[in-house]
Amino acid sequence: MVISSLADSLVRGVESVGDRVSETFFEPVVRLGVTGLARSGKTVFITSLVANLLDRGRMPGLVAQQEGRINAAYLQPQPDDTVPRFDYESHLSALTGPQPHWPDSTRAVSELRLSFKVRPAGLLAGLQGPRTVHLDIVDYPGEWLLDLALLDKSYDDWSRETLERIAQRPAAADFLAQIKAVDPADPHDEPTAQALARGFADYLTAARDAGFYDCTPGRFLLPGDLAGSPVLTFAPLPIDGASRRRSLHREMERRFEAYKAQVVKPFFRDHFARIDRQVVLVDALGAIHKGPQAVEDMRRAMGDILSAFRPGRNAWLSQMLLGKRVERILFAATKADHLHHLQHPRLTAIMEALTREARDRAKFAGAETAAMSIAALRVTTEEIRTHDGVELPCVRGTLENGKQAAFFPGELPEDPAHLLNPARKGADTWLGEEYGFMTFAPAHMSLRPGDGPPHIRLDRAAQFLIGDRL
Ligand SMILES: Nc1nc2c(ncn2[C@@H]2O[C@H](COP(=O)(O)OP(=O)(O)OP(=O)(O)O)[C@@H](O)[C@H]2O)c(=O)[nH]1
Ligand SMILES: [Mg+2]
Repeated sequence: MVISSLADSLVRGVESVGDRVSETFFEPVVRLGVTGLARSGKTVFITSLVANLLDRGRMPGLVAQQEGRINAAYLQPQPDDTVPRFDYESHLSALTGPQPHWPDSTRAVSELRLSFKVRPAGLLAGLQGPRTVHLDIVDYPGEWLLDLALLDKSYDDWSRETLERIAQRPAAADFLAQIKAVDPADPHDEPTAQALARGFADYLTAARDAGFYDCTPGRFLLPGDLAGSPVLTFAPLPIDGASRRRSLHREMERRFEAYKAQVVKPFFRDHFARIDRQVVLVDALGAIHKGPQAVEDMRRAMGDILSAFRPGRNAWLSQMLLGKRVERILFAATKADHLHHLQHPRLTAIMEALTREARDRAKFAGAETAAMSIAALRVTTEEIRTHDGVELPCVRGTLENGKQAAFFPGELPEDPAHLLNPARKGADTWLGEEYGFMTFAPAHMSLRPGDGPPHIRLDRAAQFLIGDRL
């Protein structure tokens, strides 16, 4: 009696130590970064991904699910106490509640931890019990990655390049007029600095709305709690010569450096450097609809975004990463439910071509990459309509005003070069084909128990991103 209870308590003692040890040492954590430019679909993607990982009825493409090895999935408190939690419940109830609507725009980094109990596959299956795998999902704006390029630049270089780039843009006319009236050598005064920063931020906002993606510094568009602080109160100036003490030029230079040291670097150190897997969401259909310039601009922004994943690109970053790198990167064209599935391969081909340069570089660096067309939340159904004797593959959905509409967005070319070449050559409009875009609202849905929200290829995306770790 005595012996057995002693043995029992010993075993229990060992077990509880074991639990604590395994919690810290043996439970693998995968950090999945979700990024993309503004309105690319990050919030909807994470919400639907989590909902579909909790209720996996629509996830046959996730191999561990297909093999019946996922015993449970559940949300847990996240490990980082100072990062806002991704507001999964509110976003899900926006999408699937009684009055379905798209979630609000989000402006900062946020995080959510989802944990799985999985049974091992293959030879180990009979020998080991279920293990716990944590998935930490980190949502952050793609614009913040574009800021990496600022680290290599001095204020003077940045000013010169920026002013050159925006010289011909109508959206920049007001700001360009504003800087004509100031002399950077004049003594610094705060109201002038603030007016210039406001003018520049207004330009960036207008440029983004006009479809330009090269809208850095990223935090000007997404200031969050930095709004109004000196690190965000600078603007490019027409510089001539070195800065003098107490001049506007010198103060702008100082703030630009502060932005790099106190905004850009902490983001890369605290968030970016810890990511294992990355999905980059791209609203390619939206850009195609806006026209060739938006497509070309997006291609460049993709290249810039991806150069952040290329080790060696930036000395400071490489030193901080110490050889650690993102293992897999998925480029996903979102909102593919705007397109009949007959056209999905063409969208994927465009996506592949759009990111080819950038992908080759990332591949060179050892990361595995893939391109896909997905819809995190499918809000349309497909139908073929006959128009002037031609059969058009359409999608049907609910508009914001509650009415139903069928929609044919135009036929994407089989060869992506037919879109990308005119874009690269600076064409103003597409020749021949028009590409429409319609915003559908989420439809009312009644989900069967065990099913997550409807999607297109979200299971394949999940398999690529985390399947090997389950
Ligand atoms: N039809 C369809 N529309 C989508 C889908 N995902 C996103 N959208 C549309 O794209 C908009 C932006 O989606 P969000 O998920 O909020 O995008 P985001 O990247 O988080 O945007 P910000 O937080 O503003 O940067 C939504 O309001 C929808 O109109 C999708 O899977 N299907
Ligand atoms: Mg968002």
